[in-house]
Amino acid sequence: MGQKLVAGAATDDARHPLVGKAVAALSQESYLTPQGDFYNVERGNPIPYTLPLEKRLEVGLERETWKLEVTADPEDEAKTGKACELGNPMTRADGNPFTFADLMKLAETKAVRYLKVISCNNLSDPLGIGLWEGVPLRDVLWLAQPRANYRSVYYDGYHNEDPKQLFQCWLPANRVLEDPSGFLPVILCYKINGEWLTGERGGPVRMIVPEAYGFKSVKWLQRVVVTNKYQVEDTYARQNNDVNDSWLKTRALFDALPEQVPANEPLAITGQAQVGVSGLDKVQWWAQPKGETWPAEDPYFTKAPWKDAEILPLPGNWAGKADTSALHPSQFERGTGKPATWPMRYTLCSWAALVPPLSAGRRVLRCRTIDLAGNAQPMPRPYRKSGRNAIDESEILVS
Ligand SMILES: Nc1nc2c(c(=O)[nH]1)N[C@H]1C(S)=C(S)[C@@H](COP(=O)(O)O)O[C@H]1N2
Ligand SMILES: [Mo]
Repeated sequence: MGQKLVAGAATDDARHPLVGKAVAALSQESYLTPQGDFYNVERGNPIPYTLPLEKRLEVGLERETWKLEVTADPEDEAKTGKACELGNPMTRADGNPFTFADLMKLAETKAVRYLKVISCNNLSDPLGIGLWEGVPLRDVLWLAQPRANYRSVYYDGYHNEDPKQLFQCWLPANRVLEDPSGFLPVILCYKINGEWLTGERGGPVRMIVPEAYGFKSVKWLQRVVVTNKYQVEDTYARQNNDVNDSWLKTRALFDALPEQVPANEPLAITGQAQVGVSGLDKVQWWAQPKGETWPAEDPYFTKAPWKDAEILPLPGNWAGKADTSALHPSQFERGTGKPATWPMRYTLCSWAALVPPLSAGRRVLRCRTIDLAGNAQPMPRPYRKSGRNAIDESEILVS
């Protein structure tokens, strides 16, 4: 089905020279987003990491003074009839909060690294992709000893001691304890791309929830509350801004395309695909004459003559100078360090295609993904609140 750019394994010389050139240009860019180049989605007045050093030290926004509280929910009994029981709550008041030194102690045996793209369910472009390092949240929870009535956790970041600025998120108990096969652990993250997490990126410690949209990955983490509540304690939910299990969607995007291209000449196009929970089988493209009518009963253009693009491999030098020990085995084979699968879930991959010569006129170029279950974008979850995945389109003038 569709046009094959390469026969068998992708080799540089099997490609059309124009595609080869476009692919070579892509490989100049580093795969990991430097942490200062992420697009920030942040709240707070002031934004916590802009506080003066003295204040940051005072409130635990530096590694030397960072403290995490792990407590049982004081509202439990009233809301659910039964309180969640913790054998060893860790609190500032009791003088035994979990510290950065405690985290590093756990890291000696529990640290894990994995690739993850951060996307906001409200924004179109991914915010950046990193190699995140951290300790599974469950290993910290075990220190707090949940004993009974452990139903879920909610957690929040530093919020200027102003309840209105609280940014909070929620996860089911079971998700924290176990990673279904192919999943990655929820971590307390302190490094990205081999560097300490900056304040801008959520440091000293942020949560990373690998399969979810960005709002679950709370920055400036300071508190984890273990609860028996079945009500969701989540800032985005309260703002009608997400659905609870906000899994990342699979979708394709164009890189910048020229606005105008010469008629009767082939055009190389490239883009990125975000690989969500349902995996990625194909990226496809289609050039439609602008103004052509399309049957209203096919809003997602499933009957269009889509053609397959080439999905590019993970660049060999993807990690740059970052340490690649302790990569999670569901992403990278133990021993060889090779990607266990590609395209890899929760990452970005590049794609390229050759558009054959077009006659003069305006065209709407579209790209879409087909996931591993055969769903064409925006299915299986076409709703915007659970993450953007409208079919990407870009207009070009052929003249
Ligand atoms: N404390 C805190 N954590 C937060 C946020 C926030 O406003 N405050 N924004 C969340 C949202 S909505 C997103 S999309 C991601 C963005 O992560 P980034 O800024 O590292 O790209 O952070 C999440 N973590
Ligand atoms: Mo977000």
